[in-house]
Amino acid sequence: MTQAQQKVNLPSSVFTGLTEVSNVAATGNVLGVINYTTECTDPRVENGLLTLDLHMAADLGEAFAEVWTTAQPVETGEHHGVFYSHDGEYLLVAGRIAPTGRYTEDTRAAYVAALDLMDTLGYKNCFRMWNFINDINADNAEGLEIYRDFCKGRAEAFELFHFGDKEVPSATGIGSQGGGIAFYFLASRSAALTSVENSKQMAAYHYPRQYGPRPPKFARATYLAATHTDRRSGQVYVAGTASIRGHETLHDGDIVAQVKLSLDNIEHLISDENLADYEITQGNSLLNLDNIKVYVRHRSDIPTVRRMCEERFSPNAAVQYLNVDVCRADLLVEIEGIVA
Ligand code: 3EB
Repeated sequence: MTQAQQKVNLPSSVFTGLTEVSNVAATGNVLGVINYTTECTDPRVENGLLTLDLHMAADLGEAFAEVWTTAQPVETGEHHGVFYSHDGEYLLVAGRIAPTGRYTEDTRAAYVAALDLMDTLGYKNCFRMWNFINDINADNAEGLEIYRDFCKGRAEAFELFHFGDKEVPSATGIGSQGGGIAFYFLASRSAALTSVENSKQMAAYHYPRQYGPRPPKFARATYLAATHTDRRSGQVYVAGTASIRGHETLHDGDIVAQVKLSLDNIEHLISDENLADYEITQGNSLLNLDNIKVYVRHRSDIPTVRRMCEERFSPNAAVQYLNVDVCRADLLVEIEGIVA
């Protein structure tokens, strides 16, 4: 089988302008559309299209859509407040938690709805989660940082589903400009998943108590292949990656050093040296990273960040730069992407 044939049934997404989504929809099936735009709304199914609007742009000029496409026809629905679309192999589920003084319970409930949906519909291999959290570094009504409040609810939901640390998918936990907490997850029926850690970083689920009552639960990357024996031609979903070594933030206040370490962390994570622990051999470098999002805390840093990223990413990679807060007050940048 050629590599192209093996990859046919792996998921794919494209970034488009908000008004170009209909062009993509006209040429094939769409699992869902995530609009990185100027306001957050509840997820919805509109003309058969699962749509989630995130407040991640200051104006429509910097807004974009992430469109998940599929070769198969899709079915959509709603389950205990979360909305979904599935094609027989992949499930996209989207939810939103309204602004509240304490997110633990609502996060737990929304995650339980989504995890229960995966069980019910038989998409038991969750490989990627994104979480967009307004006022991520602010205190909730009880003086707990909102990110830590969210992490508590997420950890409790995973516990209820006996979702072990080694099974949690790669994720992004990042700030947003409004709308409480919005999230979307991708899961598969039959794909073979491998949770990947970075040998130079502590597993997030082992972070010490100083970062909050419950640790963040995510993998540094998820390797997705058609079968468990395929260790050469899978996709690598790279979680949000920041200037952290061990469990510590490095380079407080230094954007150049933080960008460099974030890129170095991804470069190492996807390298054969790191993937050898999982018997994966792909020869990946940063040049293979695509569908990249670069989250930058201070808008004034974006030109510097862009220049540094352009030096190390492929000129053909799709890259979006977003101006939002990052989950630790001392982090200035976070970067995610996919080796597809
Ligand atoms: C870190 O490495 C940076 O809470 O889901 C990155 C990716 C981060 C995902 C999450 C948090 C999350 O800890 C922060």
